[in-house]
Amino acid sequence: MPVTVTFHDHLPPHHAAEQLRRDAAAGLTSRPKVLPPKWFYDKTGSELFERITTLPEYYPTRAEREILAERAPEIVAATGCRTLVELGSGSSEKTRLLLTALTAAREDRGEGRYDGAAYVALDVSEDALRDACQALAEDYSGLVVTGVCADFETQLGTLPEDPEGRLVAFLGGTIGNLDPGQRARFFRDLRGRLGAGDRFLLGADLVKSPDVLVPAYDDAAGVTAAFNHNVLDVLNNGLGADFRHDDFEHVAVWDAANEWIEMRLRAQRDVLVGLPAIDLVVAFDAGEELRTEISAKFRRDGLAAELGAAGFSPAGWWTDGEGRFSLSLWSPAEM
Ligand code: AVJ
Repeated sequence: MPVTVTFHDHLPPHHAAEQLRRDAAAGLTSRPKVLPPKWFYDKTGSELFERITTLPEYYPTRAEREILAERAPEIVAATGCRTLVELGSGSSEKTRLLLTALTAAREDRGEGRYDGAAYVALDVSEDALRDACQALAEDYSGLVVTGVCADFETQLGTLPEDPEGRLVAFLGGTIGNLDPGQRARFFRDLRGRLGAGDRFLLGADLVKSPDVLVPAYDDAAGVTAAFNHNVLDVLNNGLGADFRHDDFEHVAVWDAANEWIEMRLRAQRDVLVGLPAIDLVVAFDAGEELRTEISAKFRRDGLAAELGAAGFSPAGWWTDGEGRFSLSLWSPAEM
C-alpha cells in the first residue's frame, strides 16, 4: 500500500514570530505580567516536556495512557466514527492506541480495516506535524493521513469533514491551559463545526490534593523548572531579549479558588530586560512574578456544565484506577 500523507498549511507567513511579538508586548506590560503557555514548546521545550512525562511526580501522561490502553476499544466503539482527528499532533503512542482500536472496530463491522479510515492531525508546529504524520502513515499503511497546520483556537474550520463521522480528540490535559473564557469559546466553536455523527473526546486532569498536584509541577529533579526557564530562551532567541535564568526562580502554586496550578517565574532581584525586537524595556521588582501557565484541574460536574453550555451531551466517562485523570466523550446535543 502506498503511504498517503497530505499537508495543508493554513497559517499566515510569519504567524509564530508575529504572535510572539504581540503576546510578549501585551503580557510583559500588563499587571501581573503574563505569557501564554504555548511559548514553552520550541525544540528544547518540547524535549523537556517529553522528559516531564517520564518523571515520577508527573502522573497525568501515565494515567491517561492507562485509560487508553484499557478502554480505547470501548471508547471507539461508542463513537462508530471513521476518522480520528487529533487537535495537537500529540504523543504518537496515545494516537496509536486509538487508531488501532478504530481500524479494528471497522474490520469487526466488516468494513475492511482501512477502507476510508483516516487520521487528521491539527497542529501549529509544522515540524511536529510532519514527523507525527509520516511515522503513522508508515505504520498504518493504507490509512489516509492528513496534516493540517493551523491554530485550534481560531482555525477549526480548516478540518476536513467525514460524512461517516469524525472523532475529534483533544488529549493530554491541554484544555487546562485555557482559562474559563477561552474554554467556553473553544467548546462553542468546536460544537458549531460538528455534525450529528461526530464526537468529541477530551482528556482532562482532575482536582486532587495539592500534595500530589504541586510536586507534579515542581519536581525534585528540576526538569519542570528548566522547562519553565526555557521560555526565557524563547524570548531571548525570538525577540533578541537578554533574560538570564538565574535572575528568576521557578514557582508552582495551587490556586484553590480557581482550581488550577499556576507556574510563575519570580524575579530574584530588581531586573531590567531589553526586548529590542519590540522596542521594549521591562522592569521587574525583586519578588515580582511572571505567570507562564495555568493548568486547570476539573470535576465531572464542572465539565458537564461547561460542555452542556456549549451544546454537548455526555456520551462516556472513563478514569484511571486511581481516579486522577479523565477521558470523556461528548455528542453534539439536539439544538
Ligand atoms: C501539556 C499542558 C498538559 O499542564 O500539565 C507540564 C504542560 N506544564 N508541566 C500540563 C506542563 C508543566 C502540561 N500540558
